[in-house]
Amino acid sequence: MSRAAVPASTYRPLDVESLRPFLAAQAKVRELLGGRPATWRIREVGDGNLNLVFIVEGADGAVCVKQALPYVRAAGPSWPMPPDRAFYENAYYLAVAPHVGGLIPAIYHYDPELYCTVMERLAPHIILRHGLIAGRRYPQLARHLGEYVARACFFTSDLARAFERNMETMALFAGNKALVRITVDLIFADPYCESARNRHTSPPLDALVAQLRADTQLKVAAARFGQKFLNDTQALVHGDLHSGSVMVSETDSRVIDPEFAFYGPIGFDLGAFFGNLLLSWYSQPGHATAADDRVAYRQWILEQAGAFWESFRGRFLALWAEHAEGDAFPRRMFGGPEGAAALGAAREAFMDTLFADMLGFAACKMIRRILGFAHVLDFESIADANLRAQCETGALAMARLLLTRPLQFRAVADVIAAVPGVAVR
Ligand code: SR1
Ligand code: MG
Repeated sequence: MSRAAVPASTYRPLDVESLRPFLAAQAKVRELLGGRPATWRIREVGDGNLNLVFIVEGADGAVCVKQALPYVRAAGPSWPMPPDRAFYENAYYLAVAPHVGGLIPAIYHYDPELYCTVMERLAPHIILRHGLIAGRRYPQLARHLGEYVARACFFTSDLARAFERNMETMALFAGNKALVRITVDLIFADPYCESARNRHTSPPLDALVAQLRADTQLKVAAARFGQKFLNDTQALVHGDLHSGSVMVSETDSRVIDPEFAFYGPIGFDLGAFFGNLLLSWYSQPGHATAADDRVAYRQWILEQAGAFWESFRGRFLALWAEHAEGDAFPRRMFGGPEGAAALGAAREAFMDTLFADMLGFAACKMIRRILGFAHVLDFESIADANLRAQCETGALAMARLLLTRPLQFRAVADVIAAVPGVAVR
């Protein structure tokens, strides 16, 4: 897939009325929706930071339409952002679809002029973050997500494929510079400095935020992960795999919103998901009620963090054993029992580096959601600022520990054991 140059003048943001003829002109979508276009029910439901999202319901079916705006939606036109992120989102879906089976939505149509994707409307799914705030359990979630990251990353890595093929994919996604810029600034720099884009729960967190911004040990550790983010081109990563990028039902999980996709460290996707589970854990006192103290639910969340890592680890190692067709660790170098033993040990050592990366990136993700531009509903929906600050203080303390004392966390059980002791209540 190569990148088509599109004259900017053909682009226009869609609205409820212009979407109707646009969809009616696509035979497949028209048939899927059924009935007369005039009867389709269309509503804009986007609540993310960047894009327009519409749900369209017809007599026979429904679709979801996502269009990239030429600016950051959460900030308005004063923060321009090229809409070609929709191109990279579509390219990511195409690249991983052969490997991840039903763990992404079906894509029906991509329009390169409108930077707009028509996809499966997932129902009765909801955004995972909303489910976690509501205290819902998803028995398959950890297994699905571990499997997802393992498959998407393994099959786009040099362990699975010839480097020539990966370099082509890498070259394509190297164009996604505007979105990598967002991550570089909003995750790895702004939270540690004064920036007009930052905000935090003020005044309760003022002193702590000042302390963290003066903490050179913390800043060096975070900067190392920022460097790793740019340098470790291990696989095609989703690039924004937080709990708002996953839709869930009781039995199904789907990964959405891969517009930040690029070649980067596998631990970045692992850490995004793991870190957002920890954020959810820390936010739970803010969602407790007299009827639902969330104590057992918190334990369930920690168990899911462990199960996610174990699922990823087991699946990645199994894929490596079965599909080692790439140029990294060529199979032919490791014949015989001695070779097999050495390869086995090297694989274990690689998993240990991914584990350490997951924790470091998780910590960076946690800090940015409390000190930076883009916050998370887990905390934002806690109306009492003092209670919110207490929850956020615990999360910040844990993130700091993960970044500055990494050797305390050799196994996921170490994290699970530490979290309850690093909380304000
Ligand atoms: C300006 S975009 C802010 C954040 O929203 C996305 O979900 C990414 O996490 C990004 O950093
Ligand atoms: Mg998103």
